[in-house]
Amino acid sequence: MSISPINGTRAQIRTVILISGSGTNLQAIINEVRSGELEINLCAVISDRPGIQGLERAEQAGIPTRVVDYQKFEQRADADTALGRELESTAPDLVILAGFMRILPAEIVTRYRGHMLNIHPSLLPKYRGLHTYRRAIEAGDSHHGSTVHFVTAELDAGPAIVQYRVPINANETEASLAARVQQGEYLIYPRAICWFAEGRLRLYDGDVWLDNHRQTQPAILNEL
Ligand code: NHR
Ligand code: GAR
Repeated sequence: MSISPINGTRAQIRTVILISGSGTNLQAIINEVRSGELEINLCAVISDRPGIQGLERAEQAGIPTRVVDYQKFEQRADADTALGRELESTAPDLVILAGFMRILPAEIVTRYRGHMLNIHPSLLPKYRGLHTYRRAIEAGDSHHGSTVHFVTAELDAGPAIVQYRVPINANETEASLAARVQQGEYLIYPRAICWFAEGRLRLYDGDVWLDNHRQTQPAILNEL
C-alpha cells in the first residue's frame, strides 16, 4: 500500500475537524495524511452549515461528515448543545477548528481543554476576533500572519504554539495579504497537529510545552 488510509489505525489519535467554509486548511491536512506525513485518524468533519466546499472536500476524501445547522435552531444554546453531542459521539482525542466561525461555549472548550486547536489569521495576541487583515493593514503594521493556538474559553486568547509571519508590502490589499498568509497556514497547521499526534505537544500549567520544554514564545516560521 503506497497511500495510507484516511481512517487510520487504532494507534492513531482520533481527530475531528470543525469547519464553516471553503476548507482549504482541511484540504492541507487531508493531503498530509494522504501522503503519509501526518499519521492521524480523521474520524469526522463537522460543519455549522450545509452546502459548503469543505464538506465536499471531506466527502471526496472519504471522511464521514456531520452538519449541525446553526440557522435551524431558535436558540443558540440548543445549537451548541447539538454540536457538543456530535463531538462527544465521535470520541475525539483532538478537535481541530479550521475556519470554524462560531464562538464555542465554555462547556465545550473546557471539555476538550488541551485537546482543541485553532488557527487564527493574526500574530496573536494582536487582532483577536474578525477582520484581521484589514485591521493590520489599516494600523500600518510591518508584519502580519497566522497563529495556531490551544483553544480556551476566552476568544483567540489560548496559548500560541506556532506562527507564520509575512511582511506587509506596499500597496497590500486584504486579498493579497490573505493569499500569502494562507499559504503559510497550510504549513504550520499540519506541523502543529503532527507534534500533538506524536505526543510532543501539550497544554500544561497554562502554557504550551514542546518536547518537555515550556514555550515562552510560539515557534515562528517566516515567509519562505
Ligand atoms: N471559541 C472559543 N471559546 N474560544 C476560541 O478561541 C475560539 C472559539 C471558536 C472559534 C475561531 C475564531 C478565530 O480564529 C474560534 C476560536 C468566530 C468568531 C465570531 O465572532 C470569532 C473568532 C473565531 C471564530 N463568530 C460569530 C459568532 O457569533 C459569528 C461570525 C459569523 O458567523 O460570521 O459566533 O477567529
Ligand atoms: C483561515 O484562513 C483561518 O485562519 C480563518 O479562516 C480561514 C479558513 O479558511 N479562520 C478564522 O477566521 C476563524 N475565525 P478555510 O476554510 O479555507 O480553511
